[in-house]
Amino acid sequence: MLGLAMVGMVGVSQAAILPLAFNDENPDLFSTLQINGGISTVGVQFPMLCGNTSNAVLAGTRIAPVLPGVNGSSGDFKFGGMTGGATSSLGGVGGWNFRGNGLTMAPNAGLICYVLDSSGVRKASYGLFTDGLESTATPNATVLTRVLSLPDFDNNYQFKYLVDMTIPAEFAGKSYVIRDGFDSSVFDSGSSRFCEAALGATTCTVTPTQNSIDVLSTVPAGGISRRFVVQRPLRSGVFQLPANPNLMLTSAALFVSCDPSPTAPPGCVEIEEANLADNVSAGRGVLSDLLPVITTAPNMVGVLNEGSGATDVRFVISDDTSEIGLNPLNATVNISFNGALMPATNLSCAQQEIPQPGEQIRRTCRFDIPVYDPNFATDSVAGTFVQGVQASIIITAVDSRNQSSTKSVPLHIVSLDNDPPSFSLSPIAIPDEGNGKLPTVSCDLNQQPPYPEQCLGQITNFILNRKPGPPGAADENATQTAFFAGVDASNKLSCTGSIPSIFATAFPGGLQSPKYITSGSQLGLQYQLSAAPGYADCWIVVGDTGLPAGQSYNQSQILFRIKVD
Ligand SMILES: [Ca+2]
Ligand SMILES: [Ca+2]
Ligand SMILES: [Ca+2]
Ligand SMILES: [Ca+2]
Repeated sequence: MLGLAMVGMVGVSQAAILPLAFNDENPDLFSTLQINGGISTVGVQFPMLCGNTSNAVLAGTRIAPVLPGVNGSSGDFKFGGMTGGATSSLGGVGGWNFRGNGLTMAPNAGLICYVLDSSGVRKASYGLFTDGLESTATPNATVLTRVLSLPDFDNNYQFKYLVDMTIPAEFAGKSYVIRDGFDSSVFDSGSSRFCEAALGATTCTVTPTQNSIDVLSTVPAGGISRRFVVQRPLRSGVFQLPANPNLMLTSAALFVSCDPSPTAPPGCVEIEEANLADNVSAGRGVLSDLLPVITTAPNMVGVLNEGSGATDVRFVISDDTSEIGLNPLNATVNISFNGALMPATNLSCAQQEIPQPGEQIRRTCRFDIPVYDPNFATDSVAGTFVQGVQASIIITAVDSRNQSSTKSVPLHIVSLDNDPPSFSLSPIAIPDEGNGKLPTVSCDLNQQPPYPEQCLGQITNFILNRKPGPPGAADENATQTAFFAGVDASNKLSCTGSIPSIFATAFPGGLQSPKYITSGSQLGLQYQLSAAPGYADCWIVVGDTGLPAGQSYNQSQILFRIKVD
């Protein structure tokens, strides 16, 4: 039995591992609790980060959670302000209540604690009184730690990081506290420094304060974003960070609520913040590495003309990762011509620019857009893709640590002309080397059954790939329609040939013609041979329709021969 059910007990201590509950945070575990001189010193097993949004010193016990450091006996985790190398205790504990097999810490108004897990992360779930059915779109305050440099000989063994906090306008008038902390078994307790810096800056322009961040203020109308730069030297005798890069070495926490002090302006209404997981942020032994940023101007490349490429197209890549000793920030560019990828030509990102705030490196890249196909276009009207056709410039930037981002920029290529339809003939039409390579299908009258389809007069798949434009004219093939031109009312081809006709029923002029037949998507020919030797030369003519305004009809034709001998 612990006998801790009362506030303000003096000299109490215990030594077992028991749950420690605070509001609806995940319970911590504590192994020691000493209450002495109004300070409750709790030896916790998981990080417990507390802040108090009161502008007045509140009555009640002060709390000092003590978390062992990475290097066991060499130090503990300090959080918040420091006094003479030790964590300042924090006011606001209303009492300790012993319940069953654990302790509950009752706060006075203003005291908020976040309990993290063993990897320094607060639970992702919402508060006890919200559930998944409620909107998560409540205003969200955030804090983010980004490691700028790891300690080494060259930087005097300084661990340098940024703490960025943002509180949206919905919290205007509320009190907020931002605090950070560190593992004193790794870092020196007495010589840590921080400054407030401009958003985007990574260096101090004011004399740094020698302490941890512990700032209490009020959210102004419009909300607030602040950046702090923190520098922590390794403690004496430590020359490198712990080998495990996932250990929490520093932490920062942001607390937002009404100021409960008697002097605070009245009328403050608490807002339930659904996501408190991002109100804490751990710093670890790895450098922060954001994805590279690709910046393209809206007019990076104008509308190209059919059959044209472009030269000296430019964009900017930038990144938070230093290139020093690593591969430079770079980019690759591919052009998707309606899905067919071609690399950009003459790509170079050699031109360095002055980095903007928050960036370590900034480069201008330039490249040329090749001509994919002289007939390729995506637009009938400049600036609007025809349905089902697109082109894009796909930029992938890769930073010095192989982090990559991709951006796709639409590329418009406008039609300049109406190109002729395209089609080909079945391979049964063999170029006749002795007759100007005229495609020729032959029927040998001495052939024994089974007869080939050209002898039977039923070639079901003779005209292949009939399209209203050349294969590369994506715009035309998506918007126009191809049809057989030059046919008579019974869909017959135009032919000339030997007399008597090779076809069964002769025209008065001496020749009957094959006619087009369609079977599904197959375009074929149908005719009946007369068994007379000879030939017929026939035109297949394909025209296009559905043209953009201002363009004119086009057609293609292929002459072929049917030979009977
Ligand atoms: Ca939040
Ligand atoms: Ca980066
Ligand atoms: Ca065209
Ligand atoms: Ca066409």
